[in-house]
Formats: sequence, C-alpha cells, structure tokens
Amino acid sequence: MLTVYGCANTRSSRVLWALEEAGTEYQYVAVDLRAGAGWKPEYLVLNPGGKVPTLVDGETVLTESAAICTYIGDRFPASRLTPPVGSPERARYDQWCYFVLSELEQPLWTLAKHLFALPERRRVPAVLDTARWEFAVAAKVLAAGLGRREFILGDHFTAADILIAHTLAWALGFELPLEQDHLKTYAERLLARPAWARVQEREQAESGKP
Ligand SMILES: N[C@@H](CCC(=O)N[C@@H](CS)C(=O)NCC(=O)O)C(=O)O
Repeated sequence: MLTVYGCANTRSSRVLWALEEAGTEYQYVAVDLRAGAGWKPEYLVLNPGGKVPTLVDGETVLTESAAICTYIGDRFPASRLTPPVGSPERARYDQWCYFVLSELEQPLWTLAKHLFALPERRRVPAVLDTARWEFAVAAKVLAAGLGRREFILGDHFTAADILIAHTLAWALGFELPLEQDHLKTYAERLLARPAWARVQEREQAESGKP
C-alpha cells in the first residue's frame, strides 16, 4: 500500500486528492510540521528538505507534490489523472503543471513566507504588494488558457486540475480576488468535488490522533 507523509492544509493535500480521485487505499502519516516533526532524523532520511509531501511506494520514495501526483496518475492509469506519456495531451499536461509551480504558486509562497513562514527578521514587507500583482498576472494567463473549458485540458479532469485548484484555494485563503468569473467558477467547481471533501475529512481525522 502507498504511504503518504503529510500535514493538513499544505501541499501534501494535493497528493491525498490525487489518491482519492484514483480510488486507491493509502496510509496517511501525519507529520506535525509546527512541532518540528519534519526535522526528525528518521523523517529526513525520506525527505532531506524536512518538507511534506513524501510518498513511499515500496522501494520508491518521492518528494515534490507535482511529481507525486503525476506518479499516482501513471501508476493508476484507469484514473485517467494523467494523459499517456508521449501524447500531445501529456505535453500540455506537463506545461500546466510547470506553470503552476513556477508562475502561479510562487507569488503565493512569497506572500506566505513574508507574512508568517519566515523568521520575523527575514521578512520583507515591501515585497508583498509585488507578490499580489505577480499572482494577478499569472491568474490572467491561466484564465486565458482555461477559456471556456470545463477542465484545463478540455472536458476531462486531470492531476493538473488538482494542482491548479489547490493553488487557487490557497489564493482565496489569502483573500486574493480571482478577477475572471470563469476562473472563479472553475475553482469552485473543482473544490466541490467529493474527493476533495474526503481529503479534508481524512486530514482532520488523522491530525487529531495522538
Ligand atoms: N516544492 C515542494 C514544496 C514542499 C513544501 O514547501 N512543503 C511545505 C508545506 S506546504 C513544508 O513542508 N514546509 C516545511 C518547512 O519548510 O520546514 C512541493 O511542491 O512538494
């Protein structure tokens, strides 16, 4: 059985979402980042950055949320979370995954770091306004790419939608407006999926465990 190491309301939620959509059983190990569990030597063996998520599948140990979601899609092809390797669809899938990580997510991460994640002496309030503007620019590109499609690749849900929707939820949590109505509707539609609700239930249940 696959094991995912994660912490509620972090990028590991993306991995749980992919697993839920794939309909496979998995073990969830809660890593209490706030209590420093990411820096325990036994966890650093799995994830030298001390971060979540980490996925363990037999001998295979993976870090990086997008790579893990793609792995899950390929490992469970019936889920159709990833298009076939080598197809034009796969190239577009990769394109949007990389866009999320390098363009859409980065300004949000900058906001998070300089609002609360970094030690206070490392925070630079002057970057906040630029980060908000950069997010708006990236969201505009995404909205144009989405157009009137139901999902980012067309009429079929993939793990790229998971990465995008999770990142847009993050933005909404920061009270950043999604200025394009169809982008907002897309985010709301994806975040209403039963698999996403199950992720939150599972995270809550597991983080309450002793
Ligand atoms: N690029 C990585 C980022 C992972 C990451 O930064 N995870 C955060 C939680 S969202 C974390 O574990 N932070 C703990 C720390 O930085 O000490 C991914 O997408 O998996």
